[in-house]
Amino acid sequence: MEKGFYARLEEKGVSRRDFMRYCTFLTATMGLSSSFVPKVAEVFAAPKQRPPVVWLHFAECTGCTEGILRSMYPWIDELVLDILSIEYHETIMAAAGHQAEENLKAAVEKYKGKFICVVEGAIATGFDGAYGKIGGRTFLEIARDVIPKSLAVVCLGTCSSFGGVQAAKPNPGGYKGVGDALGIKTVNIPGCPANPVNLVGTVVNYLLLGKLPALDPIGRPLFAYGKTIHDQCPRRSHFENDEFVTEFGSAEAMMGYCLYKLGCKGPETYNNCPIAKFHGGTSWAIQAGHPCIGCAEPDFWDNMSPFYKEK
Ligand code: FSX
Ligand code: SF4
Ligand code: F3S
Repeated sequence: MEKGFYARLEEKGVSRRDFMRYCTFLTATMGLSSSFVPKVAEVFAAPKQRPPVVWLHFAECTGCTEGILRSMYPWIDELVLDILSIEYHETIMAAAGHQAEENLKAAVEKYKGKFICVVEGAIATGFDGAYGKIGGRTFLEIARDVIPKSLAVVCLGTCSSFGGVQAAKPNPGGYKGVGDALGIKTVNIPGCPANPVNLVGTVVNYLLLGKLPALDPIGRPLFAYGKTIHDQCPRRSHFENDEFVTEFGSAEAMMGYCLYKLGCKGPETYNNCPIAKFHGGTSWAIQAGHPCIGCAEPDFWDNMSPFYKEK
């Protein structure tokens, strides 16, 4: 393994042990046995290939990108940037205006058929896409131009996966997820925001095993979205024992009882939050005492609301 890699991590105050701990966590999240940990570490420490990536933003809040860049591991962004060759990303690139447009065009031409297209945000399809434009082109035009030239499309977040908040009723702009808007199959990593570890896991799976991970019928990697929140929830025994919280701040809330009666949608929601958690494994919604609102499911704004009422 390259010495420079660990030296660079150390400069950031990250020990080899911290790094290996992250690789162990990532390997387990990906559903691989612990014998893969050294191989996963090697993907970062001695990258054999750095696939070019064009990262598009349509209608969304950029929370998914922020989730990666502001991750609790301050060095994860660097790991991701080390294993991917990011050719275009509106949030982190220095270019602006016409220069940015030129960069996108140049990257797509140069890496035609070879780049991974990561997409955040939904696409307006009504009125010829008039509800969403960048640099005079509609999201729809940009997507139709760029996406067919990519090797694979990875939708990061519920917005690009399934439409998200833009597609909530009455949806006058006709917003849709990328797959529906273009009539194509995409890898979907939903969540509002998506958990960064699920994107990293998908990319590492590709670099390590040479293929994208196995997907469920709506394009979600099974390693992350194969089980419901409810089936992995540490409060599950309270659910089985009829021990429920009925008021925030109550004695039952303090005892960590089940949040079902406060509207928890964990039983209908597929995601790995109880295992992967957020902010470097610190906590997640239910651990913090908040019911799951089903943020990784298609049309959750319509189908899962009212969020604080038992269905
Ligand atoms: Fe959507 Fe992501 Fe929610 Fe925001 O890219 S899933 S609004 S956290 O930023 O797309
Ligand atoms: Fe299920 Fe939600 Fe209760 Fe957890 S808190 S056991 S996910 S209903
Ligand atoms: Fe979203 Fe529910 Fe996880 S709201 S973040 S899927 S606990």
